[in-house]
Amino acid sequence: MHKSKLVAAFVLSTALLASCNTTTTPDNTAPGPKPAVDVTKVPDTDSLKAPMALTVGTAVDGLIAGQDRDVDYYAFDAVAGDKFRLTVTAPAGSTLDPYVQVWMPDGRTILEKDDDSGAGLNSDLRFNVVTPGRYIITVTSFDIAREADAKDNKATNLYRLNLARR
Ligand SMILES: [Ca+2]
Ligand SMILES: [Ca+2]
Repeated sequence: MHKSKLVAAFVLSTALLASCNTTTTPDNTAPGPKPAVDVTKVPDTDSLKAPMALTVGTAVDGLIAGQDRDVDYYAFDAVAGDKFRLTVTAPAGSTLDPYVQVWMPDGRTILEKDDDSGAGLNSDLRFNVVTPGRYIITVTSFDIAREADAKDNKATNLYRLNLARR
């Protein structure tokens, strides 16, 4: 392709990306090995300032990769009396050992956390809401959660998160 056409194509694709800029826009700019899964279909949510809003009962796929110590952030609103089950499951072929935490609306207190109460290494926890407000869920790998200098950056670190009522 001629260079000017290449630039034009890049500008166009950038404009297209900007025009559909939502919280689910994947960040595929991170360097790393070629992924075993199509990461362009996995939305990333790496910022506490812009957590992905969860719909209760609708599972989302995520990836712990793209940086040495990736943490994904999700948010949901809850009212007193809500009862939830939260699972973070590594699908077949995934290299992730998931680790999940649920943060209170104060942003500092951990309500619940789980490493492997589910099948295998998967996270599975139940919690009841007393304090209404906006809760944050963080997902990372067990290695990253356990050690301050541990790295876990594999393109195959796929997971599926599901927040459901019970
Ligand atoms: Ca991620
Ligand atoms: Ca785990």
